[in-house]
Amino acid sequence: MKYNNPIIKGFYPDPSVCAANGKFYMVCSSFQYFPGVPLFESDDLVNWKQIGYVLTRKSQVMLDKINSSGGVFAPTIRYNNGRFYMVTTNDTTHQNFYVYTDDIYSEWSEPIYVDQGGIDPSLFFEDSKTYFMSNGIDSEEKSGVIQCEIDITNGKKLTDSRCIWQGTGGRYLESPHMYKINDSYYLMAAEGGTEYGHMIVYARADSIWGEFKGYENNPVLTNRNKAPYIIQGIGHGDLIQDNNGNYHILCLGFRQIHIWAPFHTLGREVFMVPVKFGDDGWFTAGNDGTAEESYEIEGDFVQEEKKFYTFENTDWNIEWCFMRHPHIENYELYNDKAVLYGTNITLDEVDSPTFIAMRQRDFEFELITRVSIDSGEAGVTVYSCENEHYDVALRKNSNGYETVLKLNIGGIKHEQICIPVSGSEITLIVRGCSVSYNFFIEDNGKEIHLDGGRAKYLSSEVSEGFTGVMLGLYAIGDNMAVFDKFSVNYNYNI
Ligand code: 6LW
Repeated sequence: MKYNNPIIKGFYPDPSVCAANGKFYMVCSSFQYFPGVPLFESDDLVNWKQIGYVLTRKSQVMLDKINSSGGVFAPTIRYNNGRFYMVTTNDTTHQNFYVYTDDIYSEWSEPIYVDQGGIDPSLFFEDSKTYFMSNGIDSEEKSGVIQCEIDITNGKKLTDSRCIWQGTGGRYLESPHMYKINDSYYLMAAEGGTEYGHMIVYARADSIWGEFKGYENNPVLTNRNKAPYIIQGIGHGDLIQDNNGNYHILCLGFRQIHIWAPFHTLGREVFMVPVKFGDDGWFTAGNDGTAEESYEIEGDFVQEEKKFYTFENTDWNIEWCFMRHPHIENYELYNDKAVLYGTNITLDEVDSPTFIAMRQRDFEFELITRVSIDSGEAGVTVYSCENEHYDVALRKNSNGYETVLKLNIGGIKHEQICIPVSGSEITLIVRGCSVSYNFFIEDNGKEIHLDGGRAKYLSSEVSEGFTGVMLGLYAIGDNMAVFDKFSVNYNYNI
């Protein structure tokens, strides 16, 4: 059957995947957002359903006032002896840790820390041993993929950390994952940085400690020389065998906007690329080592995509998330409405304002919500980070109510337009496309265009982040805001 890339749209970077009990499970990085590490389930590797998050408790991860794009970096998920493990880095505290669960639909354990530095930790289980690898520097100051053996019951190191591979010479060797296939050890990693030069490389050895010999045609997968081409940044992936015995790499990539001076707003998304093993045991990926928009693969499935999101058809614990650790007493979340209580924390701060959001999943969309307030301000934010976000909101002033459109770019905070409205309730509309967001209100049955903001200023290239645009509802001030209608429609065409 045929599938289209990306297989998961929107800001879901650094995918890692494992198989267990006839299904597949995937995790992604989440940075400053909470709960941390979105968790997905699939029957066929193409259709993924989010089933929750891994880091659901404050005690599992420190996110207080952490910088945007700090916090939870790339996770790895593995299954061994009936137990799931998720290992990741809190890049703000510089700690590598793992959590585990025996029931994927339930809570995960408290963190177990491992005293090995670097980012992008991964686990490999063999016989009764557990190997822990990350990118980093070993005790002899050698940098590359660093490995040690650990006691999986307590995270204690059983060996020194040793550099087992230094890659092919590309910058930022990261995301190491180990596999054993037909008695060979394969070490797959990324190089080039998570940007336009990103690539996947691998090496092979007869022993888990090496010596690892690089594949002679590395990088095995990259779109760095593909132009003009929408899919860029292909890298950081995990290798997985499907139910028909075929291998695939699930990796990150992004959809660039424009051919010259390109940028991307939706963050890094999940792509899948078929892998073929040769008789000599070396593998190739994609079409001559590049990732394409669609592939025909073995399997009986139909690729489905949810294009319409409402309060009623989403789960607050699954599709939505908060910024850093939320002040949970400020949220009353129902099946058909959200009641938000504002505080004096604004969207311009490195903190946790009253904010609940979902990822922007595609370029063209229409968001409609209805909000009422008693005081302060509440509305919708198209949010990249505290410096770059566009907000459309209802605000109380001394005479009554007004609608305001705020464009925040590079720390410049600008009120683009502010107009009086008839009452304490308003319908806010955002229409997005790849190059702009336009903001409207509907007041007394009449639609008014407020103005627009360019998408480029919310892109990773401008905002400098690892995250993608979020569509959020927020409240500021000592107020109660009731959102009683909400939809995001990706079938919308500008
Ligand atoms: C991640 C690293 C990377 O830990 O970006 O894509 C970092 N590569 O592997 C943050 O996502």
